[in-house]
Amino acid sequence: MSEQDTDRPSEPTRSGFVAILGKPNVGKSTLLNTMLGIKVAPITPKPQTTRRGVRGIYTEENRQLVFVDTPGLQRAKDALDDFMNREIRGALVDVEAVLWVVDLRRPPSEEDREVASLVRSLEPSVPVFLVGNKVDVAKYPQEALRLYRDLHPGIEQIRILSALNDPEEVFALRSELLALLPEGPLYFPSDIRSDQSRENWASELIRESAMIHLREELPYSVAVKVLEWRDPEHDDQPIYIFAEIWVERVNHRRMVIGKGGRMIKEIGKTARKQLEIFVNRQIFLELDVVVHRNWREDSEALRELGYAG
Ligand SMILES: Nc1nc2c(ncn2[C@@H]2O[C@H](COP(=O)(O)OP(=O)(O)OP(=O)(O)O)[C@@H](O)[C@H]2O)c(=O)[nH]1
Ligand SMILES: [Mg+2]
Repeated sequence: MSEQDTDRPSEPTRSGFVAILGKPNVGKSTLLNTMLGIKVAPITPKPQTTRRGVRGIYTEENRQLVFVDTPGLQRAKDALDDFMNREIRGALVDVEAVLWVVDLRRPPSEEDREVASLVRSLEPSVPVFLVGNKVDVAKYPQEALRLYRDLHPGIEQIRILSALNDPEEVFALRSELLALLPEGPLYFPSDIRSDQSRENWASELIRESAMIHLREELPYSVAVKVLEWRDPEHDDQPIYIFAEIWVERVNHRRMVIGKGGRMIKEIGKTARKQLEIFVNRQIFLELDVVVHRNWREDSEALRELGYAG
């Protein structure tokens, strides 16, 4: 390195947190995954998929955006719901921007009004982007958007996009967010995309698979805990993952296992395929279904699952 190079002041790093808010099922996690180009958060067609505030990190040269995906805001019915709502409020501390995601297929519901009231309570200095999502399947997107805008008349930044099918629009929004960042440290190494441990990440994808396959109230009765992740000694061997699927009642266990073990096999197959895509290795996934009575109400169980704090 020449003397001249060392004398030149280097560009300051810039960074900041961006919270992704909205009612359940509007596409918050899909937006996060598209922003990052990798699946860090679980996605299902069912509401209340996200339970934890997952952080997704996007680094471009000397700038770092830390997205915080949040659970959908809803009325709390048990201790897990309380935790989820606390995660949302926690995500709003010290943010540089908020993405308020809505589903343009439908007019605002009571839950959207509650999210809007939370957004209106933020410091006026925090930029809020109203993100009208699912435009690819919305019949009257402009009309719906107007109704959402009316919930927060002061809002200036409004975008319409499809988090699922239009990455270019999502990347354009990402560029705008990068441009907003103040000077600050890079919180994470530049090759890190998520603050989750690999065990947590795997447990979320296994739960995603269970939610997709199970019906009625069962998806909400399920939690997943990865007890072991063992890397192989040789490249041609699979990674071994052992996880427990927790259910609330004995009859739930029966349904998760299914006739002749068919259901658990399906859950395992879908989860394994998803995991293999992202680790680019073969995986041997072993699942056990255990009953933890009313775990959604049990603070000890919630702590064990990482739904606490
Ligand atoms: N057609 C279409 N579907 C979308 C779009 N974005 C998300 N979805 C679908 O909407 C459903 C919910 O997506 P998620 O990303 O899990 O929604 P979420 O807001 O994170 O949901 P919770 O975590 O439950 O609050 C999934 O079936 C997605 O595939 C979109 O732009 N277009
Ligand atoms: Mg989600």
